[in-house]
Amino acid sequence: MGLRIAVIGAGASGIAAAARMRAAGHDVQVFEKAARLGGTWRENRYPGVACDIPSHLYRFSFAPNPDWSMEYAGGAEILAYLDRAARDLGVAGLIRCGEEVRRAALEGRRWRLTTTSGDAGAFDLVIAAMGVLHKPVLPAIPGREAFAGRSFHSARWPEDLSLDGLRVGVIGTGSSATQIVSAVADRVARIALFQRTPQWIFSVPNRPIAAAKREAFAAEPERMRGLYDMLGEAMNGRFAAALVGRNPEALAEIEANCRANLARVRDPDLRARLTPDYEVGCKRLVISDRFYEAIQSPAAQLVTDPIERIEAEGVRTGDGALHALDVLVFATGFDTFNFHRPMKVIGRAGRDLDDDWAGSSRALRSVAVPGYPNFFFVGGPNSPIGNFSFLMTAEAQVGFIAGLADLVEAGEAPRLVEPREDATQDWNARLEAAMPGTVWAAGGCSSWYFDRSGKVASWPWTYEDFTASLARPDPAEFHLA
Ligand code: N01
Repeated sequence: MGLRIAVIGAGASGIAAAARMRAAGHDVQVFEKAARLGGTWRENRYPGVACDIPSHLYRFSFAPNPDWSMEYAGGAEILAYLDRAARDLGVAGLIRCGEEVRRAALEGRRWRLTTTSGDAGAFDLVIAAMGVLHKPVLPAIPGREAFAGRSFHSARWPEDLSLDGLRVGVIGTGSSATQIVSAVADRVARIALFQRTPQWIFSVPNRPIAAAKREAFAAEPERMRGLYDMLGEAMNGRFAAALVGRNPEALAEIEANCRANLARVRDPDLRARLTPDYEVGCKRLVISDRFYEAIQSPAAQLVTDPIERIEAEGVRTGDGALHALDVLVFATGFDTFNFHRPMKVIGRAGRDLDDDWAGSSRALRSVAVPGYPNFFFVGGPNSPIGNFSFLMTAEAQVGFIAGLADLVEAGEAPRLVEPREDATQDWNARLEAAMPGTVWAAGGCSSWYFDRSGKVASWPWTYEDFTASLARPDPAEFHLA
């Protein structure tokens, strides 16, 4: 009955991978470190958490959802969607929750997995679908442990916490911080936003989707398909192409929107402090039509003096001021280049992925790595992390992996399919050559798109290039043994 396949991670990409492999007749098990599925939407429960990709685009093409309540759905609604999709696609029953994979080692022709529960058996093929944004980073600010109130990372929001009437500090100005401030500014006693770098903020209204429209989507699914295609074209053909230097007109429109949004800040000094000095799109664009109102509310304060240290009472800034707080939120982002750790991956001839990726992570078409046959990534190196709906990305990569699984299965016994070193080098040279044409590299900012070696680790071409590159594996790029 097909191959024995392990999928690591039960977030959106793991669900997509498991669904596809199951439909192809393989024997699939999904290992999930947490107590339930959901990935980023399980982890992020902060007030205001929502997706900045339109709801009707943020879904699997094979699991349309007529019921989205908002044009941009909140986190809880997306989590419920993933639950439903996993159930309907027959994936929910394949998930082993509470089992974190600690080690994957090639033994002969199969991968042996060891989880927190012990030996999990041997598999013909492994798909690592572990997400990119899931290892919270706490800032190395002196005194972080000294704070006497409650403090936590934005992705570790305490279930029982109400901020009503409290003095709250938020460190960071990314998408998470912006959503938190927008959601709570009118119910806290005071909110201080500690900004190291201002962000460009693109304004899009988030409107409810009327019941009549939802009923029409359910009755005529082709209308949803039309909307998906239209949103896909706007996102991929305009926004994503603009970021990689292929649609200057769209980039100018995005900048005009951000500048008009910023002009809503009435106080010129505050506006100046909120104005970035790098190009629009260089850092991941923040989407919000509420943030500038929130930061101008009576309870809000934008703090731009650098943080000197954290004390029991609050945050001390370089001007000597103590910002007294009850709650301190670290909306300080994620360790995006450590997504597979602490799992050890031991490939052919004892190769260790930690060594191979010590300087910079590298793969063929984001999916396959020399030395690690039949071990494939969704969301791997140079995936389009700042370009398209991640669900679309995952679907395309999973489709390519399905093609690799066919190559594995085509032998009398399961074959080992491993990318050629020369093909991988050539692929990465092309990536590197294209990167200077992107706004991430050329826009004059630092961001989580840069890895430790200073390389931008996103996808430097268009959506059409992306899907074309993953249409089907070219056997000439692989050793088949
Ligand atoms: O994290 P970030 P995020 N002292 O890395 C600051 C997705 N997402 O969780 O810019 C002071 O963007 C840091 O400052 P600087 C989305 O892809 C999507 O907000 O480095 N500040 C920065 O402001 C997003 O891009 C959604 O100078 C410090 C912030 O912390 C990604 O997740 C919602 C500091 C980190 O911003 C990550 O977003 C949420 C220090 N020592 C997330 N260290 C939506 O769909 C760091 N910072 C809407």
